[in-house]
Amino acid sequence: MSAAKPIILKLGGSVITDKDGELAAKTEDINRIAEEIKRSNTESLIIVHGGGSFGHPTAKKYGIKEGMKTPEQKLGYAETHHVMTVLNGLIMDALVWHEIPSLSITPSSCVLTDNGRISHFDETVLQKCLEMGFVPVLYGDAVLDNKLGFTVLSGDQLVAYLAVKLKAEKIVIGVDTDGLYEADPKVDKTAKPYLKLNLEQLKKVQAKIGKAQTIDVTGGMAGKIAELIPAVEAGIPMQIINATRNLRVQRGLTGERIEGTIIEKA
Ligand code: IP8
Repeated sequence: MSAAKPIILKLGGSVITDKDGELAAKTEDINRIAEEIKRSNTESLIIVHGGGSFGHPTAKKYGIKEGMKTPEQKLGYAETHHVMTVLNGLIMDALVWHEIPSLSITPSSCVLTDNGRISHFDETVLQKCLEMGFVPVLYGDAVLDNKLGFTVLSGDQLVAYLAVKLKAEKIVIGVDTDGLYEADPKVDKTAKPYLKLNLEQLKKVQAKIGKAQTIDVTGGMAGKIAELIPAVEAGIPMQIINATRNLRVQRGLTGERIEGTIIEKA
């Protein structure tokens, strides 16, 4: 039984899928990351993954984030959730075959939101999983909403919510860049990553960053920072790392020094 505080690992959609494709999983990267997670030997771990080219294009096509306006959208809601279960299945495949005792916890079956914000999440089963040494795996999902009918819950909102609720030891955010940059490194090749930010600096960076150019219904990097700020405010340290590079996830989990942006409250 594990009494250790959990580490929460977020695997961004751009790490595990090709965001320019459609339903395009990066299976080699998923397998490499599963191997690194196994090697990190993390005592207590929760994994949350994003939607990438599975959840986002489908959610956008049916306007799921904005809520239910016509009953015909219900099929789009079902499809958005379904493609997320397909992506989740691929992640679970890799984790289980790498002998990680991981269990999928489906957000659409245990979370309700109120205007897009989590209003109900019974963590009893998740806590029990952690106590027994399982690795719970959650993901951004289409969820039912008290005001909107349904909406899209980002993996980042889940990460911050769980980190605060479970008093996480730290959060490791895997993205496809070497951390949080002063400008979009895919557009401005001279842009540099921030090495370390405190809460105040992070809020300034948030104000500067525009929306990502991808069809990310949950707001790209600016949306990500907005969601993660409550966890930083609660004093939970985090590191944004490049999970597309070898060994970064492993070293991020074990706490070795690696490139990336460290974010701490003070
Ligand atoms: O990629 C969004 O999760 P995210 C999930 O963590 C869907 O923002 C269904 C688009």
